[in-house]
Amino acid sequence: MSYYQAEIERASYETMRELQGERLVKTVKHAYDNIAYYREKMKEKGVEPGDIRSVDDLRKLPLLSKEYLRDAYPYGFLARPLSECVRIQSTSGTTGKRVVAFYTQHDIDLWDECCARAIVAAGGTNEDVVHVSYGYGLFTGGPGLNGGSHKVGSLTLPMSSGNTERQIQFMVDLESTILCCTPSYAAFLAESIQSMGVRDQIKLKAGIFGAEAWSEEMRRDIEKNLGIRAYDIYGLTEISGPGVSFECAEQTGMHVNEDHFIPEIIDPDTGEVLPLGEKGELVFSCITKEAFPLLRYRTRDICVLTREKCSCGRTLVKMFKPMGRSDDMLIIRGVNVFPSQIETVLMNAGYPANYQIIVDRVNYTDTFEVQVEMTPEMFSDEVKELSERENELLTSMRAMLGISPKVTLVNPRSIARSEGKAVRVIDKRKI
Ligand code: DLL
Repeated sequence: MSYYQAEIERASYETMRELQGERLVKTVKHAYDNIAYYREKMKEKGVEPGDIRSVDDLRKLPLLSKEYLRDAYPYGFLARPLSECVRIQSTSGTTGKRVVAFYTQHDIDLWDECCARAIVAAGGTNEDVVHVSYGYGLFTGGPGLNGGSHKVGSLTLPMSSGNTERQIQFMVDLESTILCCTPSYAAFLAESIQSMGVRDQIKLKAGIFGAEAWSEEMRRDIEKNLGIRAYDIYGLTEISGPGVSFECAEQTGMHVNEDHFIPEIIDPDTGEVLPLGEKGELVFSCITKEAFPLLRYRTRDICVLTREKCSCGRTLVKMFKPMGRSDDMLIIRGVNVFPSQIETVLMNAGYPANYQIIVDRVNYTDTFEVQVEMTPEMFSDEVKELSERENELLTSMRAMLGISPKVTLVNPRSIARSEGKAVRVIDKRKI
């Protein structure tokens, strides 16, 4: 069994708690001194940095939700001078609602180490060729796995996403052994490899797939079609990116890098901390970050934590695959989409808010359609006119969301009205 940082990945519970406590105390002071939100909210709760002495005191701190981060855009949660920051990354998919995360070189190094742990847990060494097909740019997937692969010393192919034929050509020519991308892209690559007739020239042995929900069935299919072992990886931009947690050979949940991020599970309605093993919203506190040290950040991911002994020898607490979200955010082809953004586009273009978002998954790829009701005045039998209108909406939606839905204009009053809350989203994906 190999580990990237064996001592920490296999530390006893007591050693880990102590380390977390020390780091938490320091980070709370750092956040209090540099981020107005924590100063104000802690004062409101009557808590001072000195009251936080160990992990047991964590729950005295205020919870932080994404709305505050958005309101504080761009610098409100920055805890180090810009002159010390070397990078930003940003959440996917939104224009009006982006969150920008800042990193010092120290923050990047720690993040890369987290990704290196994931690569080693998937069997990676400096003999491997790591093929990174996550997007590069503001999205954290590409940069994160790229950095991890460098730390491991593997040959890193910074492919980014898209251009599938070229991906497969490189995979064959450079004998890629570890593939990093979203599970839906892995499934698509598998299909394309099949249709290009090069399956027997592929040398892949493992895949590290995350950024969106995927099922055990999908894992088995990808494993069979690519002849690999497929590992899950989880993370979010606000906390660093991929590598907040990662799967090991046991493939029964993801080990949280809890020497950097302390996880808690709360009741999403009351904010109350729930005992280990109960299902609720996942919350993270960063305890080693300099530039963007978020404490008690609500991920909105619904999840369960477990400390059951793992056969891989790691003692890091495990989280099961996220089981959904406690807000209305959809993740479509890896991009975060809020129904409110679609509504904004429609309102700006003079449409009534009668629309429906239909999401499905066909051959492991998300399909995304927005049906929009016309007003009786707009209603027209001219096919050309309709398709022009659809194209206009498509352009605005693409600009707003960062991905393109299929836009269909439908007849006035044809979308079923609901007696209670409007049903805006029909998500047919079985994940
Ligand atoms: O998706 C970071 C990432 C990149 C993770 C590459 C893994 C691999 P965001 O774009 O900020 O960051 O989206 C974060 O994606 O709150 C979850 O809802 C979802 N998510 C991420 N990983 C998984 C996963 C990146 N393995 C949001 N399973 C998170 C299910 C996931 N959902």
